This record gives sequence, C-alpha cells and structure tokens, in this order.
Amino acid sequence: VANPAYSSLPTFHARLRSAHRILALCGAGLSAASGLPTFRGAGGYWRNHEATALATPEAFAADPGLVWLFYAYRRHMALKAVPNAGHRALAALAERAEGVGVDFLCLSQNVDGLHARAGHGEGGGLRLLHGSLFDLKCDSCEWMEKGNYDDPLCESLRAASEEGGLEALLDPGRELRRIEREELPRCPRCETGVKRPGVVWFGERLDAEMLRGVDEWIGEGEVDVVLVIGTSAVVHPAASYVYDARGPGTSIVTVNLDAEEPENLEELGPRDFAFAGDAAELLPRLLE
Ligand code: BJW
Repeated sequence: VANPAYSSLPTFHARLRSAHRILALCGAGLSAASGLPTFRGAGGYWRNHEATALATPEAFAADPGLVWLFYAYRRHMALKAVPNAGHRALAALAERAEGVGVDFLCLSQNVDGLHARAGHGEGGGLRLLHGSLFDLKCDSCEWMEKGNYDDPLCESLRAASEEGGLEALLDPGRELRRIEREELPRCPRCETGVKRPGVVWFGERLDAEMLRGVDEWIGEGEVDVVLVIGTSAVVHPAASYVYDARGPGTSIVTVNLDAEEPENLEELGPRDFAFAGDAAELLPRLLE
C-alpha cells in the first residue's frame, strides 16, 4: 500500500486540520444508515425493477405511472427518514469551515433532502448534482416547482397505494394498479406535459450553471482533501470531479463499506486514505 497510514485517524486529522480547500462527493451510502436503499448492489431493486432502469427519460415516456409509483415511494420513504450522524458531521464541517475561512464544497448525488434537514444548505457549499425528489418539472416545457412535499403527490398515486400505504409498494407480491398518463397532474404552464420528478436521469444534463460553478471552484486552487463518501463513483460527471480536483498534493479520502478491499487499496496514492465502514458511524469521528 502506497500510504501505510491509510486508515490512521490521527494522521488523517492532521491532514484535515491543515487543509484550506476541501471537496466532498457524497452518494447513496451516506443515507443507508437512515434506512434508504442504495442504487447498486443488493438494495438496488424496487419490486422487480432495477432502480437505475427506472431513472431514465425512456422509462418515464414508456410508463410514467410506473415511474411515478417508484418516485412516490421514494418521496414517502425520504420524508419518513431522519438525517444521520454523517449528514450532521458534514453540516458541522461546513459551518466550521466558514468560520475559519476554509473553502468547502460538498457535491451530493443524493436527492433525498437529508443534507438540508441536517442543517446543511447551499450557503454551506452544498450542491445537489442530481436534483431533488421534492422538486417537480414538466416533461415537455421548462416549468418547475421547488420544494413540493405532497405525499402522495396526487389522487391516482394515493389510490394506487390505498391498501397498506406507499410502503406496501415495495412488495413485488402486491399487484400494482396501472396509472395512465392522463391520471397524472398536468403542467400548469403548457397544460400538455405532465409533472415529473425534478431529478437528473441518465442521459440528461446536469444544471449548467451549477456545473460552471463547480468547475470554477475546482479551478481556484489546489484542493487539499477530497472526501469520497458512500458512492460507487461510477456515474459521470459526478465521479469525474474526484479526478478533476486531484493535484500533486491532494489527498483522496474514501469512506465506504468496501474502502479497504484489496482491489481498492491498490489504487491508493501515497497521500490517500481509506476508511471502511458505515459513513454515519465514521464521519463524526473523521470530521470531529
Ligand atoms: C456505503 C454504505 C454505508 C453502502 N456507508 N458506504 C463518461 C463515461 C461513461 C459514461 C458517461 C460518461 N459521461 C456521461 C455518461 C453517461 C451516464 C453515466 O455516468 N453512466 C455510467 C453509469 C456509465 N451519465 C449521465 O447520463 C449523466 N448525464 C450526462 O452525463 O449528461 C451529459 C449529456 C447529456 C445529453 C447530451 C449530451 C451530454 C446523468 C447521470 C444521472 C444519474 N442519475 C441517478 C438517478 C437520480 C435520480 C434518483 O435518485 O432517482 O443518480 S442514477 C443513480 O446513480 C443516482 C445516484 O445519484 C447515482 C450514483 O449512485 P451512488 O450514489 O454512487 O450509489 P450506488 O448505489 O452506486 O453506490 C453506493 C455506495 O455506497 C457503494 O459503493 C456501497 O459500497 C456504499 N455503501 N452502504 C458507507 N452504510
């Protein structure tokens, strides 16, 4: 291993305390301890559907009712979930960084709203790369609405989940009522499109202004520490930021259940760190 102290807490603490610029990239593993499933691996299925197969514009075009059932379920579960100690540790880091003039940018791929509910917002350098379950867009015009927490969103989704509530939608043994496009709420602006979740699906562009801001931030100077938290880091452009931010003096710090698997340790550079375990348990200790 290039860095024999790759999982030494005191060595990492010294590195973090001397850092002037810190970037974090978060993924679904951060919210796992809050009870929300990840995308890939065992938890990556909703009923008999692969979660990533439902997160596409093509899936929505083919069966918007089915995709909405998946997102109605996700909205419901995210509203019921509670931010964990990992979200809180990141919020506290943002606040501390601001106080001492350290630059901190936190890119999250999560759409569950838990960062904000832990007190971490845009002012604390949080950027939601893949949007939010609680924003709505039109599937054909530019209309959008921020912060809609209706649960469920509309009557047809309520009807589909009457028996046992939205949580029962996870059970593949329960037959789903088909929801036609006509039963979904119309766009109030163009009146021809229907409302869809305000998230970024595969093949869709991330918000251009946000991406410009991230590129500018990375270009402002060497990033001392990049925290890669609970993400498989396979989805682009999110994953590319780890490499974009890497300079000769950068430490990449992986916090993931599988961080210390031999194949992952092989990739570590001499300044890098790897901490294996639950992000909700590790982050409070790492970022204290
Ligand atoms: C724990 C834990 C615990 C578990 N503690 N850890 C370059 C190369 C190749 C492909 C592309 C490329 N550029 C673009 C692409 C295409 C595509 C892409 O990246 N494909 C790859 C999969 C190959 N990218 C896109 O399409 C993006 N758009 C784009 O590039 O547009 C450009 C363009 C468009 C049109 C014209 C021209 C240009 C958009 C990507 C959007 C991704 N959307 C989703 C759905 C969001 C909405 C929703 O939530 O439903 O985002 S997909 C899904 O994956 C979701 C996640 O945010 C994202 C990342 O997943 P994440 O968070 O990493 O979760 P997992 O499950 O993968 O990993 C969890 C990890 O946690 C694991 O490692 C566990 O070990 C760990 N873990 N418990 C700590 N307790």
